[in-house]
Amino acid sequence: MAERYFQPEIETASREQIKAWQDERLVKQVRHVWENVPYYRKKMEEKGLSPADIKSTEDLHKLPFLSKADLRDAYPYGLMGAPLKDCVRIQSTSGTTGKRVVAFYTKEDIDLWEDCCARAITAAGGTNEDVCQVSYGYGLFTGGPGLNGGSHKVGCLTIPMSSGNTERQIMFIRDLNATILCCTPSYAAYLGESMKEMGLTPAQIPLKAGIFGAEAWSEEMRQDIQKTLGIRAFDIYGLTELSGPGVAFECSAQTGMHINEDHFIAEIIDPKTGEVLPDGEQGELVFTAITKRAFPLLRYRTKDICVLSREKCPCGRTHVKMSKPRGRSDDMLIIRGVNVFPSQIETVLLNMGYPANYQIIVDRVNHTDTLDVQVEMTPEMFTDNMGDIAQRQKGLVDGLRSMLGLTAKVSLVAPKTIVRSEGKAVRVIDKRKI
Ligand code: DLL
Repeated sequence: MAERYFQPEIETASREQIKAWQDERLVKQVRHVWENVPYYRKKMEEKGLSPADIKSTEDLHKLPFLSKADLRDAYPYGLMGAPLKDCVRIQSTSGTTGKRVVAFYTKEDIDLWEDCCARAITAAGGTNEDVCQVSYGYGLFTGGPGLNGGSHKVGCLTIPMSSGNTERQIMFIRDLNATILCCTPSYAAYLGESMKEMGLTPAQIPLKAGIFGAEAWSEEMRQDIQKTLGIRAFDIYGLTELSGPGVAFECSAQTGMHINEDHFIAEIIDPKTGEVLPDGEQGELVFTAITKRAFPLLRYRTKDICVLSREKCPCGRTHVKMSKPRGRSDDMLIIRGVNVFPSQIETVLLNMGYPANYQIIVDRVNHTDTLDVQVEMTPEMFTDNMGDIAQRQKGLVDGLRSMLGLTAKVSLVAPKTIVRSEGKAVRVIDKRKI
């Protein structure tokens, strides 16, 4: 029997056991932060709190939130929770504006992070008999290093490809018989498209599973990737501030991602009021890291909008599941007063047979918002018959109107016109000066 990295004593523990771990670890973590992170201690003092006020997870809501603004204020060392001599690594966000987030790790922090990634690979069916091609970026971005570490733990033969050089990616997949592919979903779609163009059928592609995350992707995009590559495509979620990929991952049920609750406590809040919402309600995801030492964030607001579910999962895991993020509270576009998530637009396009290559351009002309959706045609759709194109555009305008309640301008563009991303795709260009 191939070695596996399933940890049933943790991943299928009873809810009482999980709560007991969380209670104990939270109390310890709050004391650790109080003693080692003056920035957060001051925030607690401002709320009149001391560690004695936090006795269990029931008291979690009393703690102040941390946000990206705090991370910027405290940049670079202000939220470090361990002495420099105990820290062995930093990773950093891919953000293009302002200061980047710098997260610190002790050796133990890296070990726990890699455990989480190993659980994700195992849940996708990975064992030490697999060849795992890690095509997330390596370096400051957490995708490559995180899944690389997880893949080692599972015992897979690991190909540390990093992103880019599509030809070489495909060559290694084929020559080394890679069975698991880890990259962003948009890059997976692009690799699939390139292999199809080379005349490869799914049966000729050795891959059997993909672990795709770092950006939002719809259920329709999953179906598309699964079909082109002949694999099962699993979602994985995480953020640099909390270690990186592996905060949550999908199992064989493919109906949401189990949060590693022995390391992270999840809450859903109303993004406007900060009030904690019950399971099943949509809101902003907030995490408290209860085992990390070097960058121990408490009640960190992710801005990701999703829903938590504690319904029994057929895979046997008991850890709470988060839905695919439905967007970010800061990605949500408000166009002519209507809330629009890019994922809704993606759903319409894929449902109507278009590829997930699109760009959303928002502008303001004469005080009115405009929504322009540029959509790439597949080579089969491509034609110079203007009547056909006009009809296709009308179909899309109608589809978008019924999903969003808004009229968009749709431009169909030739195949391969929209720039492909090897990492996270840039879907939205907001030109409004507001
Ligand atoms: O994207 C970590 C990661 C790497 C996750 C590889 C999964 C795979 P950051 O660059 O700090 O970290 O970006 C974090 O990306 O708050 C979400 O908005 C978004 N995100 C991450 N995973 C998903 C996902 C990495 N599966 C931000 N679905 C998060 C939707 C995701 N959005």
